[in-house]
Amino acid sequence: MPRSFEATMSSIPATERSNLLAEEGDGKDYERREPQNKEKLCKFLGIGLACFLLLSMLICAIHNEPSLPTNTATTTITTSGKNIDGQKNNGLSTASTSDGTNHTFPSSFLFGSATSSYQVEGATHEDGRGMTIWDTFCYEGGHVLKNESADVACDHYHRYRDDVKLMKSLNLQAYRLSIAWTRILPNGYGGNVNQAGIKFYNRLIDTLIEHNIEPWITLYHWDLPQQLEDDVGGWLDHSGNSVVVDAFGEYARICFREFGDRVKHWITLNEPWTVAVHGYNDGVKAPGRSQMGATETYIAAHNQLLAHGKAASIYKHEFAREQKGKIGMSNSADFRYPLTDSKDDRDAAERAMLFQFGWFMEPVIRGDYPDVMRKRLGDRLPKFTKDQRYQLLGSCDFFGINTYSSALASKPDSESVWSGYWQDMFVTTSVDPSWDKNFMGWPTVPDATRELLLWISKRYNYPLLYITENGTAEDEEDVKTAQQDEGRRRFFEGHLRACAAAIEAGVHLAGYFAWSFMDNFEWEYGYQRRFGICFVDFETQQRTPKRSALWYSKVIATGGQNIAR
Ligand code: GBH
Repeated sequence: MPRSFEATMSSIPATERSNLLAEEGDGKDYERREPQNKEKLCKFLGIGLACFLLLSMLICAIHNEPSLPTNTATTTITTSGKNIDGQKNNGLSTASTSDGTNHTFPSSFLFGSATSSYQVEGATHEDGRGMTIWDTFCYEGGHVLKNESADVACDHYHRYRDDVKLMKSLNLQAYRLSIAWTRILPNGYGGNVNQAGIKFYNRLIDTLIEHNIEPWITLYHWDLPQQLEDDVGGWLDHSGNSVVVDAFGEYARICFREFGDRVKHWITLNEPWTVAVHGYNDGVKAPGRSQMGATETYIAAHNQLLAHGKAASIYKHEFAREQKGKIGMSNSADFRYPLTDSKDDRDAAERAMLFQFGWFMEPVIRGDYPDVMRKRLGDRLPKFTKDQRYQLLGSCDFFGINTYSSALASKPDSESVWSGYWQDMFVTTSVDPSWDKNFMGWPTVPDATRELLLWISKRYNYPLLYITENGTAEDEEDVKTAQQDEGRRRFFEGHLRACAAAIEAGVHLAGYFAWSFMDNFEWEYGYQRRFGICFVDFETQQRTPKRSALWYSKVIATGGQNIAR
């Protein structure tokens, strides 16, 4: 990794520190493991001056309370938000993403595509699958456009073989799928494993491997077992007894045990931000709550983080050594440029980043929420116990980034009288009129992806990153329009160039997953928004690769050496 010596010396990432710690012991007893590490380090102290210096750093780091890397400023944001169209110099030494420069990717770079269980599988009442909060949310009516549900969706449950063949024909090297918790454990709890569910995912995983496509598995992509919602309020977990966290741990353990011989990349949660904010503050996604956003949002996030920590710790202590896989989490990250160069606006942009991405990153990197969240929320922000902090610290071998959009951030004129997540964040967003907007109404800003990757890398000391989702929706009701999806093709071209530029600037980005492999059930938008690189005719279930898919397959064929127009 092209990291300067000074940077290496100035701080050892907390993840590395705690990975070091996690190599020993059971992951709970931090105190007990410490001396063993010291011994281990001491053995090497004689080797030479360079090693001596580095190792002293490690020892210092181990002895310190977890703390943020030294670089905590938004140093990558060098201009006002106005100057970001990629044609002008934005103050970075990397090549512009839209200047036609032929960026390349390292040969090991992984190109894939992604979906999620509820969005594509269908067959919601088949083979013993239990109900989820998304089934309920759809059936209730009034939440999803046209009151659609994912009962059929892309019928991937029955068509997965053809889908995998299509992936192969598009040169995809990896497929990120999610497992439906209630196909494995119909009521969410352990003890009652549904063998039909195990068989389905075995067949899917085996088919992928036969086609030389790496399966990447997300354990939770929003389809929470309804029984857990009924019993303890789902992620709010009123039990006071970590019922949901324990159930998730048990479910994860079953997945590692059944599939871990072939699956080498696990993602515990998909976008806990979206679940917390859209599910408990804005009420637009299941379970559709919004009355108590000022507290419930943070509780739902907290319990998801604990569930992640639990599953990651189970993997690291019971499976990783033998199965030799990696585990991480996928988080939402939409870059915020400061509207102006004023300190207020720069602080607002940073606050927005920390209230979205830092909220879930910092517990893993340093064992606690961002300071600015603690400052603004006080006691409304849940606290981690010491054990929970150490379970979370270093729990990610890699970080999944889901990125779609961007905005300009500024400081609002006054504090709101209302309370909730957005008021807590205290940021006004706006858009640059030169930006493109997609069919969701989201600005699509390729250069923001490079800025995002640099911001994360500088702030958190160059962790291993994968873009686990990036994509766009176009207005394409029929297959003919979809086959000419120049907008989406241009989106991928711009974003891939931005990724390559970020790598050139030192970002440790190892792979990219286009969202989504095919048009699917787009949550509260039902089938009315299409994110696929393959068009799906929902009447006939016919799949047709769009222009963007064919273009992407060519990029992959050249190993990313040629991002042609
Ligand atoms: C992802 O979520 C999901 O993982 C996936 O299932 C879904 O199909 C896909 O994206 C497309 O929607 O400007 O502050 O309002 C979307 C996550 C997070 C993207 C918030 C847009 C805008 C944040 N979204 N983001 S804000």
